[in-house]
Amino acid sequence: MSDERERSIDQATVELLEKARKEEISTVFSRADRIKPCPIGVEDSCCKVCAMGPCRLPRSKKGEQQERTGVCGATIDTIVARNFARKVAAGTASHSDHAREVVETFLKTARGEAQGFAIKDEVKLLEVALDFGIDIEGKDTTAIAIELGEKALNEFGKQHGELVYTKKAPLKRQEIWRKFGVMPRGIDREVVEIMHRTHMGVDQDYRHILLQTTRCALADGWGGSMISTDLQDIMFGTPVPVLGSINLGVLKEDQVNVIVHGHEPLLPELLVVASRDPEIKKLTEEVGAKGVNLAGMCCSANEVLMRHGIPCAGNFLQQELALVTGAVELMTVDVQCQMQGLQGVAECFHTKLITTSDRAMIEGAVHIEFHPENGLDTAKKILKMAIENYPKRRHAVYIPDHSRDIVAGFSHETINYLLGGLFRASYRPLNDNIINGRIRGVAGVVGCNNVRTIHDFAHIAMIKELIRNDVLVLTTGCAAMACGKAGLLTPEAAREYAGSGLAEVCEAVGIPPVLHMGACVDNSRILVAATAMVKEGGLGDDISDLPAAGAAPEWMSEKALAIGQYFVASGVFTVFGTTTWPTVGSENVTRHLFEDFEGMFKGTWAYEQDPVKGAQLMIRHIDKKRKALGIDKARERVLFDMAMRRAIE
Ligand code: BF8
Repeated sequence: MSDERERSIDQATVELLEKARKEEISTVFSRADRIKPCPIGVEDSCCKVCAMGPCRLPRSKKGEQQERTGVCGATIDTIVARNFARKVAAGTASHSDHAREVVETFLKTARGEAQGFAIKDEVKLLEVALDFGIDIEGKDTTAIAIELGEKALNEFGKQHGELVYTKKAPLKRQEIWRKFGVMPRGIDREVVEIMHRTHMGVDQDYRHILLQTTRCALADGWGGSMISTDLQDIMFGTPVPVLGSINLGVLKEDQVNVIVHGHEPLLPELLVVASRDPEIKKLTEEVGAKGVNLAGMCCSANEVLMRHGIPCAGNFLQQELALVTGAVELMTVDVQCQMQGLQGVAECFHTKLITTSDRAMIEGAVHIEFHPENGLDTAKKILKMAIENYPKRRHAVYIPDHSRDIVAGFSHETINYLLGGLFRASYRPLNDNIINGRIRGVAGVVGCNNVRTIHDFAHIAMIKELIRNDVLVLTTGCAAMACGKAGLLTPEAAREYAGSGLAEVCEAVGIPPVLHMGACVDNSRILVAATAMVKEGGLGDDISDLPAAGAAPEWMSEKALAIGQYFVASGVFTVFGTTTWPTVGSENVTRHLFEDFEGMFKGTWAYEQDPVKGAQLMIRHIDKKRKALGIDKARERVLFDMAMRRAIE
């Protein structure tokens, strides 16, 4: 293995990678050294949809002319578009199947059939019920919640019409979606239709395939993901700023360490409740531990951090390394981004790996299925297993001494309140500060880690460049955790890293220059925030008019592609990084996504491996939008007098 310091900018990761190497423990890093990416697969120039192939159609070297069609005659454009569409469908399916589980639990909660859950945010319940067109007059919380749950569930199987949440988008955006026929009808239908259209011999025009890809992605952002976020908020509370801590140093040598990993916050919420149970506390004392230390990993971490301040052990590439500490008694996993390699690492130690979803098992792991009907009992059972496992530690424990304080919990509602105050919650101050140039623009930097690039490096390089140039950053997922570890999620970071205009605003309001908005499904919060900025006025009449951009500099998952596609289709300039862009196998498909979409959807993809250059592309786009809005001169002014302020208003 190459020098660990070249694999990550995070010292805790480097130290545990060294430990893993010395102890010959296989991790994603060592496996990546062994397996090189397939050069044809990396550009998706391979068709596997029928048994006459696989047809491998790599790009010609040095411009040689060669026929690039599969045995059925499918062109390389069709093949690449199909592959891209299927990835977006898988990403949409993942967020949306998570959402389905949340809705079903929500309905059981409303009907009094779920153990340990409650409707915590009644204000949000009413707001969301109104979004769904529910007449709330004279109805009690239970009746409203049941009606909302049924209507939300209907969004998955709906065959016609338009998804309810698309009505929240700016009117101009809705018109664009209707004009190009990409308004999503039902969440499941859009995923199924991609699988049908990309079957052998169905849709064979790349532009047509990419339209359905767009409709499917919109069913994620303005459907599944948004439903997840909203119903989770109603059940578990809408996040408010909370102090937390991050990195592998949050594990405790003298406590029972339990890590919740995955994405659905259902069982993790109950583990939080169960960990405070007196019986659990007593059992913990009996084994000589000083308590149960619950910590999160990946998006489950973001969920429990945002709502309870539960410490966050790390992001995607740190999942196996958490077990390499030898300090983890038990790790629960549900769905998505949990590596099968975890079980091999767990077997090197005393760690128990528990799969909890009826949709995901891992060979060798213990399967304890979570069901809302007896969720709290299951949570207690799992914690008892962890406690019993504490005396079985059989290796010297090594916990890197690295963790940092962070502030997370910036929901759309919180931003509204923090900026506008309790009696005048509004985005007005944000818009004003963009108009007067203190804040140059807003960027959503989100997404994964990818072992093919230096862990966390691209996130931090890109985000530092953005905030240095007065761009306020909204972040989610593993990007948010990278920011936390690098010290960007505290109000003090504004003075240290932000440009003077952004720093001034952050210090006045008391917010970090990078706002942690949650898990990957919470990218829907960024859509809602962008829409609120449009509706506040002064920055155009569509998301595409905003001085804003998006990025996923270390993406790796299909969900990231679905997110990128719905951001682009919502009018956002979106930059991806890391390895080869997955449609480079076809010039036509790439041009369509990178250029033609700009004319159609007023948002477009861009690809840039260098994160600082990626940030500069975003800043250039933000400046272009400022110019179009006629606010490009404002940045030169330092102080605004009342007359100038009135002129803007
Ligand atoms: O949904 S950012 S590696 S953990 S896919 Fe996965 Fe990517 Fe992390 Fe969360 Ni999102």
